[in-house]
Amino acid sequence: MTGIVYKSTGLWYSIIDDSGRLFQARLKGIFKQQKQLETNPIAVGDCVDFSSDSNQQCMITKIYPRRNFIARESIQHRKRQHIIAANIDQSILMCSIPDPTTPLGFIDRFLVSCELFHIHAILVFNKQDAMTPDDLLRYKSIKNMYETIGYQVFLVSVVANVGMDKLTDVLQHKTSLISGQSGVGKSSFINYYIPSAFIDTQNVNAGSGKGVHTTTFAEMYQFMDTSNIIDSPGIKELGLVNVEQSELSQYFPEMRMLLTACKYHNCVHIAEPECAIKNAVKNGKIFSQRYTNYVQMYDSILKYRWQ
Ligand SMILES: Nc1nc2c(ncn2[C@@H]2O[C@H](COP(=O)(O)OP(=O)(O)O)[C@@H](O)[C@H]2O)c(=O)[nH]1
Ligand SMILES: [Mg+2]
Ligand SMILES: [Zn+2]
Repeated sequence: MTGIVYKSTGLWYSIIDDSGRLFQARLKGIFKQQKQLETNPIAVGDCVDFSSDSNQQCMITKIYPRRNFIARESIQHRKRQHIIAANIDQSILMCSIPDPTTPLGFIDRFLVSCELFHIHAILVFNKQDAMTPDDLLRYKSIKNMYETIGYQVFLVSVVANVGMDKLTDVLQHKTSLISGQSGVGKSSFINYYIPSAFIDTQNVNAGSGKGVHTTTFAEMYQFMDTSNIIDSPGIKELGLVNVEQSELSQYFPEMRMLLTACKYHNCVHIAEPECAIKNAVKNGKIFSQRYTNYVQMYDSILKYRWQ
């Protein structure tokens, strides 16, 4: 039988087959013994073959090649990666301007990760209902920046049901990964589409401005028959896995197209003369905020390499 993995706890995997039947399966030992780069052989979104015996004991026997996946560095093993989810159509970052404010550096790291993994990225700003006129102005300039670069940006309120129709269109027939800082409304968003998921929503801590973590395992939810949402914990740490300093600018679409115009072919756009990227920043063709975040990410890779 063939199915898709909807949930994984490390030991058991929930699989749904073509006709919507749910199975609980374990993994054949052979997959675990293989020396791999990944700490988990199977992730949510994986397509697998499985067999079931009379005791309803299912065994996963085959993993199909992944169309794509998104990973972070394993916490236990620095050289290995933890696959968060596989076969994703699009990756949504839920953001907020009021309570909590999503930093642009956070957004840019997310976008770089999506470019790295070749996954279409979408920014959704939630809590429209709680935005002040100043927040709205700030949103407009952020939206303008990211749309100019080529990303889709939406403004919604999950609780006040504003802008949700447009988003529903975007989710239709797709598998979407959802991530974002605690407190931006991810659980509320999933509950909006899949009330049966009963995901805990948490009040943002009054003191710290940070929400409380409630989810531990990645899980995929099916809705509107052909759409899936993947809720993933730990995605906050989605960092710059396997990005070399020298290739970072390739993951900024607005820089990518200028790279051949730098004087030095190995220009990293920091201190070099006649750098097309720095010139574009000066001429306003590249948003200086994006360049600042580029430099910050560049530095963080260096620190990381040497620590
Ligand atoms: N004002 C406002 N609050 C919201 C909205 N969506 C979610 N919240 C609130 O934000 C808090 C955090 O929501 P939650 O869904 O748990 O966020 P998560 O940590 O990203 O899963 C809760 O108190 C929600 O009620 C919204 O559209 N507007
Ligand atoms: Mg939550
Ligand atoms: Zn350059």
